[in-house]
Amino acid sequence: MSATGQALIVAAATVTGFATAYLAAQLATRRWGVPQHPAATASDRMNFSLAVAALASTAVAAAVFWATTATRTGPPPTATTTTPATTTTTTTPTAATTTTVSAARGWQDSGVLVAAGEDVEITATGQWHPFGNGYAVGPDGCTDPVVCSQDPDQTNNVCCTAHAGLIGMIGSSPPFAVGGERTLHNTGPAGELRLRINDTVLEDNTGDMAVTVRHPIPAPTPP
Ligand SMILES: [Ca+2]
Repeated sequence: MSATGQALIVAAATVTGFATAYLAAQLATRRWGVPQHPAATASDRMNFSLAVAALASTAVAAAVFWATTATRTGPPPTATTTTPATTTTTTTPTAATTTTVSAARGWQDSGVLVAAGEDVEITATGQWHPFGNGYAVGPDGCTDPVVCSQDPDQTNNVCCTAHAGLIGMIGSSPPFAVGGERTLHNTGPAGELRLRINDTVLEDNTGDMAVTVRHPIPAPTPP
């Protein structure tokens, strides 16, 4: 109970107690002649009644104040102990998958299923031969225009990067350039990562590329 509420209750009890006691005292003086002194006058009886009423209202006010204070204060609250929630951090380790991609074949499964929204890192090392004279190129493909001009199928590309470069695709999403190193975010649906040489004339190709795929890529640690 608020202090204002308590004060109102005490005041109401005081007024009620005073009025009740005054009326009771007046009734007593008229019925039984209290005070009983022979010389008592009507004024004496009123003063007697006021005194009785004052004493009664004081007693009532004190009792109500005590009762409401006890209610307001009450027993001390029981201390509660909050146990902090246990936080379990699950760290998914980055898995590394190695595979070999042949220059003489089309799309080849890497064995890696890339989830939607997942980042994947692809690195490739090695050399392969995109045409018959034995000229070797790395995963970035044929970048020497003089040498590449000797390749009869140098314009027969699948997509997006130098001839004979390493390319990839996830599921049925559009293919993309990989080269020697590529980290990408899969904006499409989940699917298997497949790899191949960027060359549509495969029968004159030899060699293969060693490819390592890592995923998922751990989020950077905040500073
Ligand atoms: Ca070729």
